[in-house]
Amino acid sequence: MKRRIFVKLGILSSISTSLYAKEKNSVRFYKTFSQALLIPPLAQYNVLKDGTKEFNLNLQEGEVSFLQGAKTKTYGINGNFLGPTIKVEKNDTLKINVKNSLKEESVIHWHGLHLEGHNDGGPNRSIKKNTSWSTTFKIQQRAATYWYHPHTHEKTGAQTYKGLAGLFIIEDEDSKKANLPKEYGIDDIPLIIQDRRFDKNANFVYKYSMHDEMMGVKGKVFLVNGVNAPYVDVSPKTIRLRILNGSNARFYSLVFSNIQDFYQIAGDASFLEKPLKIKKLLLAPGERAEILVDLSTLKNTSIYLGDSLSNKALIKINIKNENKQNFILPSRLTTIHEYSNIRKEKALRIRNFSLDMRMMWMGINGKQMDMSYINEKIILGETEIWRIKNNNEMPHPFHIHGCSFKVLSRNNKGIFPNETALKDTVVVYGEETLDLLVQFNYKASKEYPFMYHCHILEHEDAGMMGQFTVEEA
Ligand SMILES: [Cu+2]
Repeated sequence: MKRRIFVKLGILSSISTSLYAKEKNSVRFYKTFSQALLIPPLAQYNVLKDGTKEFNLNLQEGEVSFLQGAKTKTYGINGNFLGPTIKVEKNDTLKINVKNSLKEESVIHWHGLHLEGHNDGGPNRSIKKNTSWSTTFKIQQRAATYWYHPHTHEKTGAQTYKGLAGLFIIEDEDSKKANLPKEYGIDDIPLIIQDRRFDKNANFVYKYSMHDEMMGVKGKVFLVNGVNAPYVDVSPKTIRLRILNGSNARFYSLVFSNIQDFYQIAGDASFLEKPLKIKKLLLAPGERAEILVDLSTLKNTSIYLGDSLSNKALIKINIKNENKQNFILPSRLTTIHEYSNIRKEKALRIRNFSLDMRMMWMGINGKQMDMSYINEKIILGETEIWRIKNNNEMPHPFHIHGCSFKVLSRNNKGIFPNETALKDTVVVYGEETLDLLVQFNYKASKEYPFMYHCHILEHEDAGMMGQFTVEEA
């Protein structure tokens, strides 16, 4: 069994390469696993007089040779595709200047961040072409791997597909004192997993059918940090992978080709209290996880990280021929005190959301996203139960802005063991009802409200989204 899956992952990824090579065209895939993984650079910043860290992000057009023999037209942030990793610490104050050098409006949303609505980028905060937007806010949340991406009205899917996205890493006391691999790009490696479709001339092929609209746009070519089938060289030791599912619509079930165990240490918005041993990691669009993988006994060999849903290898990990390094797995990573003092018997307001999907129509609570309509009004500081009901078969990853929530129950029963971390995006499976415990501690006005939506970007763009304000009572 073990061997069979291993072989499958290896063979399938090579087949896709040779199929393309047969086309009567000079465009072809690079030899599988022949290109090195790119590590998004850490974003540079200026320190202002008051200590504020000032970042400059430029949304720009670019070109990338994802395939051999042609260039793909892309979008990127301070580069051709994707953006730099913003790495900051809790209590830092940031000023981020976002310049839009594209030929269309755009905006950047800080996914998972705790900040007031006017500091976040949503569809109401459009940055017109050739203009800039500056936002200043303080980091007031836990260490985890967050990200940023466009949230442009009805164009989030298309703009993310072209390449607008980047990681946003926050460190705090827990993460700094924990015995974890911390060398960015060396043993603390970010992996942004995405899928794309290309035409014969290597152009991205975005939404073009009713199927794309309903099911979301999925491609058969996988990119990791913008590289198709890359390799990465690491030492024989325990490494940390910070994984973002940055795809528009595709879910991944990540496994290693040798079916080895690994440990999940963090979810979307916090560490797990203790490392959790797993063999498979399911990640829906928008979700993140940090994992530890022990490669100490594998020197001078290679393994693959693959997706068991598509049976494809995504990245080859070459373990160097060096002396192995031992690692002591931390027994405890943090204590999640948030929501722990909520007494179950206390009557909490229950807010109901139904995810609705019909032929060529989708919305929430029977209504499509309408920028001029505030769907929900929340009182600042109140804890509520958000009850999310999925009325159809297709799973939807539900995301809420401006907060981190706790998953309480699935169909009134338990939750998955890796959902005990704080989260901001959660999969609601078909015919399932989820209860989330959520507290809103950041204001959002009707001019700049927060959003809740499906993170299948084609669903979001088609209207499976709503707006809410957070105001004092
Ligand atoms: Cu959806």
